[in-house]
Amino acid sequence: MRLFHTLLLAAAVALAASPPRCHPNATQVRREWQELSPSERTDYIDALWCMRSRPSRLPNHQFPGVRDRLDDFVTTHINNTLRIHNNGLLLPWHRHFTWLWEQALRQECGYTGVQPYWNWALYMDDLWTSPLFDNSATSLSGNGVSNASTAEHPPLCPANLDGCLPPGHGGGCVTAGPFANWTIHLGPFTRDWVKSYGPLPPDPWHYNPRCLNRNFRPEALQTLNNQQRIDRMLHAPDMDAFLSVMDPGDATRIGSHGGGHATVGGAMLDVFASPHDPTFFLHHGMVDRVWTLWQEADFPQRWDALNGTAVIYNPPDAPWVTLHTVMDFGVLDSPRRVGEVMDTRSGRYCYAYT
Ligand SMILES: *[C@@H]1O[C@H](CO)[C@@H](O)[C@H](O)[C@H]1NC(C)=O
Ligand SMILES: *[C@@H]1O[C@H](CO)[C@@H](O)[C@H](O)[C@H]1NC(C)=O
Ligand SMILES: *[C@@H]1O[C@H](CO)[C@@H](O)[C@H](O)[C@H]1NC(C)=O
Ligand SMILES: *[C@@H]1O[C@H](CO)[C@@H](O)[C@H](O)[C@H]1NC(C)=O
Ligand SMILES: *[C@@H]1O[C@H](CO)[C@@H](O)[C@H](O)[C@H]1NC(C)=O
Ligand SMILES: [Cu+2]
Repeated sequence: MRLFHTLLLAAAVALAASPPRCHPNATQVRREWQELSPSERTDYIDALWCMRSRPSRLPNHQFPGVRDRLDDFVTTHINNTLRIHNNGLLLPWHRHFTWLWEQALRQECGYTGVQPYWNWALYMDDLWTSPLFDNSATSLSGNGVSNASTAEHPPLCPANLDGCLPPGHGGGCVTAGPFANWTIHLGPFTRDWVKSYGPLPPDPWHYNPRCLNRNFRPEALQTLNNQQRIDRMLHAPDMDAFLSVMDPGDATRIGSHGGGHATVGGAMLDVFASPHDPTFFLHHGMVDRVWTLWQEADFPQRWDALNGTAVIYNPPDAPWVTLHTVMDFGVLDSPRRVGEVMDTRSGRYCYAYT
């Protein structure tokens, strides 16, 4: 009995104090896309295509739209969408989801690099001609072809901006670069399903093959993801202030997290099925980077900082997120407690950012 109590006490202390960290020379350093050499970029692109050639783990007869390994990730994200956005789980859940993706690339597709990220601030003036989006063989493909009828949708008029963002500059299919012919399988889902707080739409796993579409909105990046906003997050006094810039917990405002999704647009702006777009994990690499840099600036005080609930837009009756909150990763991993993902340099993680 005494031993049991001692163990319980030790567990409680281990949770409260910052955890033991991995050795600095074992740390994998995630770099910005432009910091990768051309061959490192093509390694990443090849690994993405490899995931399309690997079988899914979810059974196709039960999930008709799930056709390959990427779709396992898309499905897991769809299934969790209403629990992991605009709330206290955005950062922890997507950190682990991105890490699982990186591990799958390495273990299942022979990728030897680490997960790259998209530093929004480097792309303010030249989205189209940037090494990330210039349609070259070492890019993630560029904008979708222009289509006036889809470029306006959805209108983006968040309460924290003066008026609406202009319509996008694309709207149609991505037809050039390494991801020309990258078909997507699940969805699309409209935002109406978010507002209902309800269950998933009927038949959420139906097979709907179509092109990857994009609708670049550089104004979203310039307004919501500029260096001043990144600095506001890095200097945020607490997690509540951090999240109010990154991903506000209400439906009327949009933060830097939504800003990156809105900048690419099209499939990337589908809050449920956005992992279809090859930029998803680079965007979430940056979201995770800003959080990591904020944590590292005062690690003892900030490593366990959380704020918000486990339901989208923090409705009043939703449970608060704590280190003990359990997160679902479907077929990708066992359920994980939030406390397991708070430090990028302990437990199963050992990574940092440039
Ligand atoms: C990492 O650090 C350990 C302990 O300090 C040392 O023994 C080892 O040689 C180092 N490895 C590399 C690759 O530097
Ligand atoms: C533009 O988008 C609409 C709606 O999806 C579609 O019906 C139409 O065929 C598209 N036009 C072109 C030129 O791709
Ligand atoms: C994409 O598909 C079209 C039609 O199947 C084909 O003509 C084209 O060569 C493909 N493009 C690439 C880059 O694979
Ligand atoms: C979240 O932030 C609000 C506003 O700063 C604060 O009142 C609340 O106590 C915080 N909750 C947690 C769990 O940190
Ligand atoms: C969906 O999430 C629930 C937990 O809420 C889980 O039990 C179920 O296995 C998940 N389904 C898929 C397909 O990931
Ligand atoms: Cu998400």
